Amino acid sequence: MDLGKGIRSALSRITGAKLVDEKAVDELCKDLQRALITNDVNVRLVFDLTKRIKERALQEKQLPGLSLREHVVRVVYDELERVMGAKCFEPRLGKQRVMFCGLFGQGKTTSIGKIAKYYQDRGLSAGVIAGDVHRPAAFEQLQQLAEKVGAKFYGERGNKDVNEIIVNGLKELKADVVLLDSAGRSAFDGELVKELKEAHRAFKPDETFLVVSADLGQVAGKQAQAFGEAVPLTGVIITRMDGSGKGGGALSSVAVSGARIAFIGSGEKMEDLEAFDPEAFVGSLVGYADLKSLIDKARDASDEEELQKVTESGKLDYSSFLAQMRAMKKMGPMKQILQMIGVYDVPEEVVGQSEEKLKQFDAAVLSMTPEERSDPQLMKQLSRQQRVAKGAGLKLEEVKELVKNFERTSKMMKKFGKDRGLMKRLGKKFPGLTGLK
Ligand SMILES: Nc1nc2c(ncn2[C@@H]2O[C@H](COP(=O)(O)OP(=O)(O)O)[C@@H](O)[C@H]2O)c(=O)[nH]1
Ligand SMILES: [Mg+2]
Repeated sequence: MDLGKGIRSALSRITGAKLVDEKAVDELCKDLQRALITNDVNVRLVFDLTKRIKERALQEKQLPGLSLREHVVRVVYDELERVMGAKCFEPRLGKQRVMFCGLFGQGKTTSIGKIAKYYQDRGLSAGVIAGDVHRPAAFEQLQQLAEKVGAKFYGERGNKDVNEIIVNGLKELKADVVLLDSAGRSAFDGELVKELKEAHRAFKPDETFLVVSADLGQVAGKQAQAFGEAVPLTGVIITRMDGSGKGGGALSSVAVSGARIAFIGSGEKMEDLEAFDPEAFVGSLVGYADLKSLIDKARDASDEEELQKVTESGKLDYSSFLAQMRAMKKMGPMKQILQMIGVYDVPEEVVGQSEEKLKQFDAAVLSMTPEERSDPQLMKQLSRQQRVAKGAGLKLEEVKELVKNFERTSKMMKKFGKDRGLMKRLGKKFPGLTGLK
């Protein structure tokens, strides 16, 4: 079974569950283990992963804005991202030399064609050097691919001296991005190491990519280590992510080896390549197309949590005031709601914060020292107001107004805090707001 399918099917265990109890999480973890181990992910890694998922899913507080399912999905997502490589690769769009290495048949030459296209599509010119002098067909293959994607090509048929080819190629090729194909082997050996080192010295690459096929599973990580000791690798390209049943093993083992995953190949066509983005990748695995909105929701929810703390304690400082304003903005026309439950004396500034005001307030709070944020009394001092105004790029009047709003709201919150009846009514309307049922 394909890894994503396995993970999504495991997650379906908790779809619709009213309660994410230990049993449901256990089942989810068992299914996850099966899916990951089948995909050749290291068994110890899998057990560590599911142990953490179990702990976090059950013990971590569910954020009020998230459903139970979303809470668990988020935990699973976080932990998968950790093992699949949390580092994002952002290809530098500038002049550079890129060297490719790897064993036979891993997809080296194909990836060079893809990456030449990748940079050309982004406005840079690309040129390739045929440095695989051992395989007679390698010259033609690279030449054809270069032609296909419109990249320049340099090669010397019959010449076995790679260093000479590299030196000549660098002179000949006028291109922003120069890509070097190197000779592979059927197995990693000393001779290959020697050749790679020489080619690396002659070419002086900015990036050195190892190309491995997803079919290798966990062995990919071992190769990353071995090649990394021969030449300083800057990234690993994992090919054949389409149709391989071991992609999870390849990705996680490379990530664990400490190497960075740079690109992923997922087909034979020249456009079947993408820069590795763990967030998008793991997002597609867990089946949350819009994972970002889920994460944002969690962030919003923590704003609401802040607000909840404030309403419960009746204590307010500048950090929680900011969270409060943000949360209230999201809940819509607060004034109407409060009036419905019999609260009429809400200051206009609290309920009708404009985007502009919020931005000002944000800037002002950022310019405060931690002491000022947690001890609002300090902000009554004119000298501090002046300093904050300067730091935040605001007028002194604007900062004064913000401080005044804060003081009024603070008084109001104290009243709210004492009025348990009101808190109950509010709690019924917004269970996430007051924490009362
Ligand atoms: N399905 C699939 N096939 C690939 C991918 N990358 C390379 N290939 C195929 O793998 C085979 C070997 O690729 P090649 O570039 O010649 O490998 P090299 O020996 O490392 O240079 C070729 O048939 C390619 O078409 C990929 O991402 N997906
Ligand atoms: Mg090749």
